[in-house]
Amino acid sequence: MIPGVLTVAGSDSGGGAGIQADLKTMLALGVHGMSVVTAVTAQNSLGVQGAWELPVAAVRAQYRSVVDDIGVRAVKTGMLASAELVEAVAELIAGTDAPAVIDPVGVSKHGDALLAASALDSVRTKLLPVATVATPNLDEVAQITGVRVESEADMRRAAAAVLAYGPRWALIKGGHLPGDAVDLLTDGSEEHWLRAPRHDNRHTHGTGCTLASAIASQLAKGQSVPEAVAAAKEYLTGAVAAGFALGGGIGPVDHGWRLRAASER
Ligand code: PXL
Repeated sequence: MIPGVLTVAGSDSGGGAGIQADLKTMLALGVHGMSVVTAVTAQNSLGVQGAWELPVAAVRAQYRSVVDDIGVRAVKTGMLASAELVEAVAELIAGTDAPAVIDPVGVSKHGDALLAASALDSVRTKLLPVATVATPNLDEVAQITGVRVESEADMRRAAAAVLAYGPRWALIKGGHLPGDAVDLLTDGSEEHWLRAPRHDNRHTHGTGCTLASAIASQLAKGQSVPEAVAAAKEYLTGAVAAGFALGGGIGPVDHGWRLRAASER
């Protein structure tokens, strides 16, 4: 049976991030992708030109439709926009018997806000506690915990501060530090450092969504959290290496890199 994975996230009309990145990642990793749309963005390679949230009732209804009939083997969350949506989604996940990968999305690559400042407390106290894995980048770590990471050594402190809110695992993504792309995965007792060479490629729109969806896909296939994160990082590293120009700004990672014949690449 093909395992089902659900993304609860915003739509990126440009197809590089959000729901679109999530579903492409799930296809590439061999699971059945399903979606609960929380918000619609008008977006391209240059930035976000507009964003509209869906009503809480519409988000709840989509979630129930999927989970009550089809069932899910893992859930991933991305852009949740408002405190009301964060709290509703946290409650839905708490009642679902499947691992949850929480990408606490704050701003887009271009710096556009994808989460209201007033929703931060709900992220800390409602959403992070239901996470199997939380995957903040360094800006999100600073926003959520106040810890500013300036070196790899600071990442331990960041992970402890995130774990204090209750997720089972924290994956601190150090990609914004200079040098190799280094991430720290820990549950407070085990520590896994994941290191990938930095690719000289500015077409990296959608990396966070892609990584979180890849982790959820691997969990749905039965891997442990450390196995799922390692496999997801390998998939993302290939997708970043194959990232391509699209429009006049930051292009997307290539979700299909592994599906292409070697001769096409
Ligand atoms: O990468 C965070 C993200 C999440 N969700 C949507 C986005 C983005 C970044 O652009 O557009 C809809």
